[in-house]
Amino acid sequence: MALIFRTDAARAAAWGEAFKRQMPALDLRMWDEPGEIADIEFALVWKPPRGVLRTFANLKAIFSIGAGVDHLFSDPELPEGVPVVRMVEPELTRGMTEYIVLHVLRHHRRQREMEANQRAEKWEMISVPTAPSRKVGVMGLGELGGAAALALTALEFDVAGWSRSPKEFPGVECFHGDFGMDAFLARTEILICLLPLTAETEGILNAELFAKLPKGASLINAARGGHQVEEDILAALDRGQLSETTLDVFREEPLPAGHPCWRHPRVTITPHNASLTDPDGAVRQVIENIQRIRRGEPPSNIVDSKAGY
Ligand code: NDP
Ligand code: OXD
Repeated sequence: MALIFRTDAARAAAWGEAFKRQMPALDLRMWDEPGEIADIEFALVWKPPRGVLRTFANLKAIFSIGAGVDHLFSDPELPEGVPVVRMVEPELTRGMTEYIVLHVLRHHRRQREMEANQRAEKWEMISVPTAPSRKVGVMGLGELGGAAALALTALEFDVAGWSRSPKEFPGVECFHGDFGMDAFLARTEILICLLPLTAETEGILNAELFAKLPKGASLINAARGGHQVEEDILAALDRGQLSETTLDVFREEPLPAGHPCWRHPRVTITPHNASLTDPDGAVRQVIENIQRIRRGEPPSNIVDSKAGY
């Protein structure tokens, strides 16, 4: 039994060490040196090149290094019948909560304007509403969106969330489905996207959606670049329909030189690092799942391949 893994070169050593610490006997194969293919029963991957996973004929599970699995379902040759398992890991959730709280507070307290004033040596009193009177809305109330929504309620923001199926979270006004979307948007001043990228959510952050927000609302997208129509975001900013945006993800990553978002005064960019999987916690989850599969049990955090998340 072997596990093959593929991550970015900068983090490969940390993953290798986590496996050595936690399961020293594991036959760990690097992506570029797979050895005997027939031995490979598990794959732990981030953005594998299309068509390669299907060449591992004895695969029993595909583990995503990230919470998102769009990088797997975009492979038209993804092997059928092999369970896809997404990452649910406490540090990944904590990191995303920190990111959302940081950027909600920046928007809420108009921090970007104060930093611009500092650069211009301008002393201008900017007052901000209280947190309980600020309406924040989270699209996606899953592992990450749910935790972020609860952290925002702890700061006493007026929080709502939107999901596919009905949900209940203490202190969060919950909306769901197409039916609940317009009412959710109409009350949301700071909109956060933490949806998975699926056929249903592709391009959801577009002009039509922005028009349903109160004028001057702001946007934080820490999910996937495929959710956003970048020209519509820029047009909404220029019209004042959106007051500012924080984007961690883009349709093309790394964001190419010369892209208009780089220099837009009301766009804050982070390089798809809102939250990173912690190798130690992730390896623990992978090992537990390998053991479950060995006992004939289904792995935890298995993805519904029809829904795509
Ligand atoms: P989950 O699968 O736990 O949650 C997804 C949520 O989105 C659920 O509440 C689900 O509804 C909702 N949803 C899915 N489709 C729809 C739809 N069509 N309409 C309304 N709601 C929908 O995912 P996570 O919270 O773990 O992760 C969310 C995403 O965050 C990942 O897919 C990934 O793309 C991104 N991410 C980005 C990172 C970064 O660094 N930028 C880091 C980690 C993740 P329901 O509850 O009803 O199923
Ligand atoms: C993820 C990511 O999906 O880092 O976990 O984007």
